Amino acid sequence: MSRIRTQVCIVGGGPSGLLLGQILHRAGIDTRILERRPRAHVLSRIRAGVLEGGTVDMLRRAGVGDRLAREGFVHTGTRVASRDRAFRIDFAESAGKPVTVYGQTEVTQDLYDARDASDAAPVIHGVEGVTIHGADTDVPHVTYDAGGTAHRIDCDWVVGCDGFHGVSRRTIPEAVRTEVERVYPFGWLGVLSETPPVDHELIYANSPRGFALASMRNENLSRYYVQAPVTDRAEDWPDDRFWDELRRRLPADAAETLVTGPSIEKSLAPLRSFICEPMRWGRLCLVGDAAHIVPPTGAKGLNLAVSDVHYLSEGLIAACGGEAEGMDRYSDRALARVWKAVRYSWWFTTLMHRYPDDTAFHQKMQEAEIAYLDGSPAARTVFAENYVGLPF
Ligand code: FAS
Ligand code: PHB
Repeated sequence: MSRIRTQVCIVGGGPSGLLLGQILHRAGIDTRILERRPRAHVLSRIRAGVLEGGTVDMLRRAGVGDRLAREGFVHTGTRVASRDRAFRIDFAESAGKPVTVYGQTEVTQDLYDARDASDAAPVIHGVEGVTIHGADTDVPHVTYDAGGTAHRIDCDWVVGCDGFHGVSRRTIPEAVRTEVERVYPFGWLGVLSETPPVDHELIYANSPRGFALASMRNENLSRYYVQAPVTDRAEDWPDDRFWDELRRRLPADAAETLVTGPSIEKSLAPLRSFICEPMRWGRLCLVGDAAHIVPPTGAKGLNLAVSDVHYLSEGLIAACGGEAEGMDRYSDRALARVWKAVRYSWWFTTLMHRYPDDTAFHQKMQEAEIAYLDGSPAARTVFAENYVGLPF
């Protein structure tokens, strides 16, 4: 068995693990990042598209903001549509700051490039059987197999950045964990197409046929979603069926100008709200999807992972400098912001989707709330300040 020592062992080489590794390395802290998938697989996942200002600032401060500044699209508003109205919410007017459209794939690529260019230890891909030992002691260690060889990493801290299905959350004893979950009775079917976006900003549509979202990655790469039954599979939706359904759900002006084309990626994601408390147990901390999942309606998933990294990196830098109390506050600080984003994502999802057990009353409540959002500057401020991201 090979055996090495590091200060912080990070499980998961997605955006949160890479960003944490980048920030800690720049602070002079030694890390190892363990990733079970090949890099190409990690980068092939099409996920988030909207970055809050706080996320953009974090990436810039971490030294990975150059391409984002060049290629990211600053959006100062979004459109919201329902059966009988469509209107724009101006983020600058209602919340004083914009968001940036820049795909999670690009963020992850930039973080991999930064680690490659640094003298930090390369991400270790293809790991299997990652097991976290002694998290409730002062001398934790992690074991794993790679290339047919057993490995052990002794460390001061272990950080679980390994997503919803990872090993780290399950390492915390059930008696210690409190998990809260809401599974939604629908999913999102997402399509990526090399076509010009239907509008220069995003369109969130609540139609009698179900939710639809028109988003983008650049001027010739569009990202669209339609609400679909969780029992559906991507292969149940040939391109023609998808485009026809999207047209029926978008507001008329967008439906008329929609440019369709072959899908280059198509996937169906289930929607859930999930939170694990606490986000720390001894020397093990959870970050991002390892600790919480939100429905993508509010574009919060990736952004919450970044604010977790903000709080945790502050604590780890202090702890590695001899001030351990900074770590004592991590879980409470992170969860305070997580719960507000969980609330917003649940509220926006409930407002914009059709439920199988929908009643006439619920649909009237949706229409009334969307009308209120259209007509009230105060309502638009509440929407916008959550969408652009609450302060860290
Ligand atoms: P990730 O899941 O991205 O990364 C975890 C990494 O850990 C993965 O690379 C995995 O391979 C690795 N791993 C897992 N188990 C391991 C083990 N035992 N050992 C080693 N490595 C292990 N958010 C939005 O804001 N907008 C969206 O539109 C959106 N769409 C999404 C669509 C889908 C299908 C999914 C699943 C999520 C979506 N999200 C979206 C949320 C998503 O962007 C997450 O919030 C984001 O990926 C969180 O990043 P991480 O916490 O790094 O987790
Ligand atoms: C995306 O572009 O993938 C996207 C944008 C906004 C959302 C969800 C997904 O709310």
